[in-house]
Amino acid sequence: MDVVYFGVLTISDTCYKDPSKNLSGPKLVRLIIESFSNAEVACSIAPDEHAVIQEGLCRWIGSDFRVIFTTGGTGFGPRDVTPEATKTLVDRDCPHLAMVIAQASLNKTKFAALSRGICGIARNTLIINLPGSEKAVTECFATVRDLLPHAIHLIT
Ligand code: MTE
Ligand code: CU1
Repeated sequence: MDVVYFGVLTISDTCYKDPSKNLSGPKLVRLIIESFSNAEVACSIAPDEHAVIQEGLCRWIGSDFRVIFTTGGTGFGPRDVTPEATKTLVDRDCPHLAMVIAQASLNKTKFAALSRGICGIARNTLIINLPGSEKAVTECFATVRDLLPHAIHLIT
């Protein structure tokens, strides 16, 4: 089986200053590895800065990375700019993927309405914005997990 490369980018000023606070990134890494035996996962932390987020994503786009999960920075705070930074790099929007995540999340909590995360394809890399909590990434990953193999097949 061919290796599939995943990127996990934690986007948070707090975690950037103190990586020990980064719970959702390592959680996503574990979920990916448990779910896909052929997965290789790289991870990184960016502060809530538009240009730094773009740089973090660009390192993986157009290389062997098929899927990038971001976690954090999707909310209504003044420094929450993950969706905007993602949008500038996306060639093709995947609104229904974001819709499925929102739908499943709303079944868990109405506070899911406060996430503005988007999904889209940049070259041959799928980018999926997830919220920043460990609980949210667990719920959202469970929702998209079964869709990923076919999505990756189509993108490749
Ligand atoms: N989605 C799921 N599935 N589960 C959650 O607990 N929390 C929400 C929302 N989406 C949540 C969720 C909350 S409380 C916020 S503020 C937004 O995600 C934005 O989170 P972020 O700013 O960390 O990205
Ligand atoms: Cu919140």
